[in-house]
Amino acid sequence: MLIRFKGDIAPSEITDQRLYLDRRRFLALSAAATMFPVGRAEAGPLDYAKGAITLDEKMTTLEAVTTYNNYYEFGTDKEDPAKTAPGRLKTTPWTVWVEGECAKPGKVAYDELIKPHRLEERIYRMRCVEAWSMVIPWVGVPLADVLKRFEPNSRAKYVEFTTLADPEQMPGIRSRVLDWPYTEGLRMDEAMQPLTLLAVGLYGQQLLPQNGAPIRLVVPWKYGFKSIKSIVKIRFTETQPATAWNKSAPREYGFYSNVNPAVDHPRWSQAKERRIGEFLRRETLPFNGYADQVAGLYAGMDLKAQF
Ligand SMILES: Nc1nc2c(c(=O)[nH]1)N[C@H]1C(S)=C(S)[C@@H](COP(=O)(O)O)O[C@H]1N2
Ligand SMILES: [Mo]
Repeated sequence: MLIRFKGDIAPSEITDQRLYLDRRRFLALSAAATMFPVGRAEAGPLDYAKGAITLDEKMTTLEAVTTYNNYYEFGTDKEDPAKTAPGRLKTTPWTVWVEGECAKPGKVAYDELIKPHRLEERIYRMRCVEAWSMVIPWVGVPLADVLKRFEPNSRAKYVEFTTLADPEQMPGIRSRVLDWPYTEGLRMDEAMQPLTLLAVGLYGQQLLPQNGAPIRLVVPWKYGFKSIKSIVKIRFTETQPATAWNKSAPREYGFYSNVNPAVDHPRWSQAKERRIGEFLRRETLPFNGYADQVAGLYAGMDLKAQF
């Protein structure tokens, strides 16, 4: 005899299919909202176009992307930024100072910097130096398009980026783990490489504070720490800029920091990585899988010496 329990009836049989899917989406969103209530209130939807750069890999969940973070200005544990940054990091108004070797330096408001551009979604692999990785649908503008407007001159060989360093907003900078402000740098050709993105959002929403709101860099073929968050200064330089991680541990973190399975970190292997949400580790790809596009930038360089 077949006894049909209430639970055997799929909701889709009794509810219209579309309503059912909307309800599931709504439940998933409200589950995420209870996990970071303040942060969600700060994020707003973005107007963007689907980009041509996608990936045939499963995306990391919104929950993991917004709760498993590195942002030392808000603490050194992965859970710290999601707990500490929302409600503390004030992202409006936001001003970026553009300086150095260019014809049009100046102080630029967020809207002035971003609004002239068409926002685009790009799904990128991200690989942290600690051997974990994610796949994230970023929303942003190619960095090259933004930089060109300031007309870098022929002496501009590098670009230096600086994060806000305000002890009032960022409790983590009371600790001396890094020499604040956090800075990073790219060679000019790396900055102009079309994959390099100035991100303002992810999953179609404005960046949450823990992900580096309101503007951060995304350089998908380099270890995660090159992707500097909450940028307040961009400087064109003739000489290679110092970087926060290189200053704190020069033997462990070089200027280039390209994802390279053949060059181990002095304390661990870089051959494999754990994709967040997966159990088995996977092989790390040279240049994080972007070799076709970027390997040429390093032709003739000894990448073991210039790691
Ligand atoms: N200002 C600043 N930017 C930063 C960091 C940081 O501590 N401070 N951490 C970096 C590291 S180590 C990684 S892996 C990525 C993580 O970005 P996500 O938290 O958005 O995934 O941000 C990078 N940008
Ligand atoms: Mo990282």
